[in-house]
Amino acid sequence: MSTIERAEVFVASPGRNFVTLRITTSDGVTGLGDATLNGRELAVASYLRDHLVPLLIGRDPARIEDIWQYLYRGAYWRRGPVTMTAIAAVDVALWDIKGKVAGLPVYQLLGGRSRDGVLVYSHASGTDVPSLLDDVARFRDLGYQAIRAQTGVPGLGGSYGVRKGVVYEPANSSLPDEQPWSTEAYLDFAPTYLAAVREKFGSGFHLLHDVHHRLTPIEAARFGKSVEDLRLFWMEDPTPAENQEAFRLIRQHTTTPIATGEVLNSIWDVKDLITEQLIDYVRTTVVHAGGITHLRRIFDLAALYQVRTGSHGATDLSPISLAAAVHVDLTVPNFGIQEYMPHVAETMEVFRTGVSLANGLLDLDETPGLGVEYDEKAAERFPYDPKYLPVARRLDGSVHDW
Ligand code: GCO
Ligand code: MG
Repeated sequence: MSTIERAEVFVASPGRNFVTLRITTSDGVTGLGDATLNGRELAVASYLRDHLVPLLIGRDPARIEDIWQYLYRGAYWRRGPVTMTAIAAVDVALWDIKGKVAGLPVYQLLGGRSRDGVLVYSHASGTDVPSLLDDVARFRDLGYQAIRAQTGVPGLGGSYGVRKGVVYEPANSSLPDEQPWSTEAYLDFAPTYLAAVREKFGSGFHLLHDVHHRLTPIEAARFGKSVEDLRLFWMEDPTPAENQEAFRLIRQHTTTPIATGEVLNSIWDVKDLITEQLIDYVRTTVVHAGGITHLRRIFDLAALYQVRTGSHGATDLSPISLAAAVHVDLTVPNFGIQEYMPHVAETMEVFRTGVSLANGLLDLDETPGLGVEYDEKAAERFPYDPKYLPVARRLDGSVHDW
């Protein structure tokens, strides 16, 4: 029987920080898992190195489900981003190994294709409305069928979701950057720039917007109502996801579809949102929600309630996570959309993948496993570079949700 012989954790910063797990079997087969938790990277690296790697050595890598249950139930302490990201890295690496051993891409092991390609949305942004409109035009020209639009709010300086140059990297300073926030200014302004996008480009593409957890339930209801005729694909994270009662109130007031879940980590965190049909899209991801094994369980539950998938896919999720996401997205019946932002060139010097984009759809080649390679030597050129995500403060100086 093949056994797990080695499990190594790499922390590197090719363009941004990534934590990568590589498992090697006694037959010399390797599997990769992403373990990146933006701004809290070393917590997961330690969880893996100090607590999970010793439990893996000598185990049968084919027993993915059993290893998942052992790591989850065996921790005694349940859920949470650090635990679920560490378990995800192990799980994804084991699916990679299983695919390589079988000589099949992982999506074949998950039941094969349900679709020809994976619809993605990309991020258009600008510091003001004219630059946002230019960016939307650029993505339309590139063939994207779905575009998220965000811009700076006048008088507020830096805002969530506005790219600096070509790089999207909110975790950009050695101590958290502090950004001003005014709900009143945002609520007055955001509907007007979303309307400007529809006015200029029409309705022949999907338009998305991320509120990034900043509103109260009644403010979110007002926002959703005010953009109803713009036919958004979704409004994302209108309120902080930990108060799930909030979504019931929003629902009673607006037909704008709701997406949430990028900060949630388990089926228990999304159970009520799904079974009570309080959301339309669930944004849990492979990397932060326990890997392929657990994410599929969430998506199957969602399918029963006509909730579709819309996995988080910002560039703080490594190319391993993107590839794993596409394997899942190709197969699940209730796929909705996948977030996608291209990684920078330095990142792609370290990770090589068979993921390709054409006409706003992602696809994979037939490489067995996940189809990702990690260049350890190249990674050595990019040492870990501690960075924090920003925090938001209201105009009176008090802390708000970033
Ligand atoms: C998104 C997310 C990101 C997060 C980031 C945090 O919708 O893509 O909200 O922008 O803020 O991934 O690390
Ligand atoms: Mg988001």
